[in-house]
Amino acid sequence: MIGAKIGKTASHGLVNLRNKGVAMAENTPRLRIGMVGYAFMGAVHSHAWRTAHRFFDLPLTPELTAVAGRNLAAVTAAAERQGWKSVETDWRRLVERDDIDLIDICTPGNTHREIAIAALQAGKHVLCEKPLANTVEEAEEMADVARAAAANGVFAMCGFTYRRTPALTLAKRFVDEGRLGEIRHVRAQYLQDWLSDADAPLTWRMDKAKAGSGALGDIGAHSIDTAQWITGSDIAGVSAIMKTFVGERPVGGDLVGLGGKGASDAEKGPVTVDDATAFTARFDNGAIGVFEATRFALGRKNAMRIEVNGSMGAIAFDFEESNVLQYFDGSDDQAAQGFRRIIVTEPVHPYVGNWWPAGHGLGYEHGFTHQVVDLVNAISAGEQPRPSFDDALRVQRVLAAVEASAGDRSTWHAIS
Ligand code: SOE
Repeated sequence: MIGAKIGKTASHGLVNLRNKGVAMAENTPRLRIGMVGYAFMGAVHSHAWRTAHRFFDLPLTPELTAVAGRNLAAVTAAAERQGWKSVETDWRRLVERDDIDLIDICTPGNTHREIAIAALQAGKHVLCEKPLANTVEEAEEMADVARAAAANGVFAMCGFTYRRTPALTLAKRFVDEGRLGEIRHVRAQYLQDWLSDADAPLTWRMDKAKAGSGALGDIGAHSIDTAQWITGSDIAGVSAIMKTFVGERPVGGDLVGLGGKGASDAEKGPVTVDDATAFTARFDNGAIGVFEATRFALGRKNAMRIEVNGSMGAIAFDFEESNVLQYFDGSDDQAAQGFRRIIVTEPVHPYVGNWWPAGHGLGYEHGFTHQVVDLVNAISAGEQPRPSFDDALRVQRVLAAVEASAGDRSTWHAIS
């Protein structure tokens, strides 16, 4: 089967890479993974753990050792589909097992603190989905434990995967190279529409006790992390509004929790999170920001967008065109100035050289595969992987400030 695939791709020069990958997998030490949760995030993380060493030379080969979930039949089916060797019905067993080196947390936010701390204290590396936690207090505790663990060579990382979308990694490179000059504006939107149907069913993503917040934490957190990371500057203050458009929904959503159709005559339960959040921000470096996160932007499916304008240049990105980075160079001849549409699929672009020939494009799952690559390399080198829990704590503080601001109308000026 592998042979057939190698033959087919020979004209693109992937033969050597694949052969090397197979040889490396046999000779390198293993990094044995225990994953908690197996729905949307579990599926894409599994894909990344399975795939990374086949396209990148890794110093440790990930092994999909065990996956945990409470329902034995469901977790067994997921393990078979996603390629895991064994299952547990209690995540604590994963933490106890001495044949596991890293715990990958793909569960709702209300479980992150307990699992991550137990794993780090048991000497396991941790990859934790975002947002890091449901409250700043939980995130602080997690970051404290992660710092102590790092001193012993045990590392924790938070899954803000958009950092590993090649076009965004390239944008960060441009900012670091000084091409944008002094950063003045950040305009970040994360627009989805899977809740604009009032009959879309209630899931854990609409339950504050489980998810912490709604659009803000689930997708706005990505925008906040991306903005702070690209600009190299933290958000120092915010002014926010939050809105829940549909206050109750039919019960019975699935584990994935994204979309689907509910019955309008079904029993209903309350939505306890924001459907949409918007805020303005001031950055440490003097830039100002405008942010929007919504699941009600009808027509927008996964428009994770960011535009950054500096004194010398600008970048713009939209995940609905995820292989493209727009770049404006203020030093271009004025007559020929304009945003360039860079198709980020050249071998010189971040991560891309290990994939397909120029122009063939990467997708959502590749960010997760690159996350595994960077994490495995950092662990092997004994270096702190980024985003660290401290980086994620800085995002958590912004999430909390946005909620506090939205709840405080004292600076709101009503129009009479
Ligand atoms: C995971 O990184 C994630 O934020 C999901 O939790 C969102 O629901 C998805 O839409 C974007 O990716």
